Amino acid sequence: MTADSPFARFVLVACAAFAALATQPATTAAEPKRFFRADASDAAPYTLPDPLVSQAGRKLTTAAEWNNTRRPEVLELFRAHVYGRVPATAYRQSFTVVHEDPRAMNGAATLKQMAIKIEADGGNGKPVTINLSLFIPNARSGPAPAFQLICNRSIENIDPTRERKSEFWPAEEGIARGYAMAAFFNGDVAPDKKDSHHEGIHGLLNRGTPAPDAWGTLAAWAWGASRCLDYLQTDPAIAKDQVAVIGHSRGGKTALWAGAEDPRFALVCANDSGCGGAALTRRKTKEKETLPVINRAFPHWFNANFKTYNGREAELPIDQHLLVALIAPRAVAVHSAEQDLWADPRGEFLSVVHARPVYQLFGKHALGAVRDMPAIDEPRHGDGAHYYIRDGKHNLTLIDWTSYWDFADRVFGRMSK
Ligand code: GTR
Repeated sequence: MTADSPFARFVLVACAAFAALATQPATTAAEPKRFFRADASDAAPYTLPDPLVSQAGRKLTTAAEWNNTRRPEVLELFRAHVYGRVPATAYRQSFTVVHEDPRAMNGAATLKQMAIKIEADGGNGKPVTINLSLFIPNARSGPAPAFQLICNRSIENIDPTRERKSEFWPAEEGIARGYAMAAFFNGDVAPDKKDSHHEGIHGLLNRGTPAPDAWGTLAAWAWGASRCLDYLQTDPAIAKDQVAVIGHSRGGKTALWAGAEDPRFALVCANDSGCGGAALTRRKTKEKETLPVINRAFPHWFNANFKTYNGREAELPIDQHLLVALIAPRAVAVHSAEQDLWADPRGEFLSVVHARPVYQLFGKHALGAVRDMPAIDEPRHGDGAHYYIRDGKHNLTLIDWTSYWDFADRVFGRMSK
């Protein structure tokens, strides 16, 4: 066969036609939306504490009443019954630049590796050093907004050398979006293990036998997140009032509690945070982690009082929608994963929904009045609150981060940038 034979011409024409077809825009109908499957558990009745009724039964109607009376009461209830109280022991902290590289990430960012050293006043106990890695975008016109990750996975995930990269902390992508990217390893603050109240920050600041309301490990990590924020507040390259705290799973529970305890966090991102995080405790499903199960597996995460509610969840004076409400009127973002039934996606969504009355006191609509979850992979950017259920498994992925950055762009007024 020669190139100009009739057969060869037919083959060429056929190939060209096929190529033309292949480059046509697809004309097939759009994929139908997928929704998280309804589950029967919603039929099981549970009654949530009313965010707008105080313990004494008084109805509140204004933001000032929330701020001055009900919010302090709810915060206290979470300290007393769930996460525990930070000891009053005085401490000193210092910030040291361990390493600085103004041309990190091929010149896109400045890297600062900070050592945040905590010592008890009087010099008692072993000091604790929290290592904070911080990349700041070099292309910026003023102080940069920041995302601070509570890393509950191995430190390879937050490698400041960037030899190892992980979607768990996509620092390059964050920098490209204009966000400073900070991260610390939770184990620097306190080890993730049972009976560890003599170690880490517990060992340094606890005095005597821990009381039933003494801080658990989640509260210690949240406290550590605030110490990192102390540093960020001093760095002129960071926009003080635009720092988001983000965590996944046990780190997501921690991020919520950090945002509740520390109003300097402007945005809280709780990824697949589940039981003891965004998921409603009173809501029960066959698949989800329950209070007795988490208390048995991770007794060190919460205070001792929390264990007394095993099997009597309805008697808790709070539920997790009130944890979300403690963040109001600041912004909150909750993510779930479709296959992560252990974390109870619907329970995570409903916490945000039921925090709405508090957002409304501040003139914010949160997710709106809708109780239907958005479709899978369709983020709902509300007014002060955001929810997203991603296709796939329990994880913090670049897709999650992208959705958090999209919401943060709205919250921080960066939409036109
Ligand atoms: C699970 C635990 C969850 C969640 C998760 C994680 O084993 O039951 O509450 O926190 O660990 O942190 O990855």
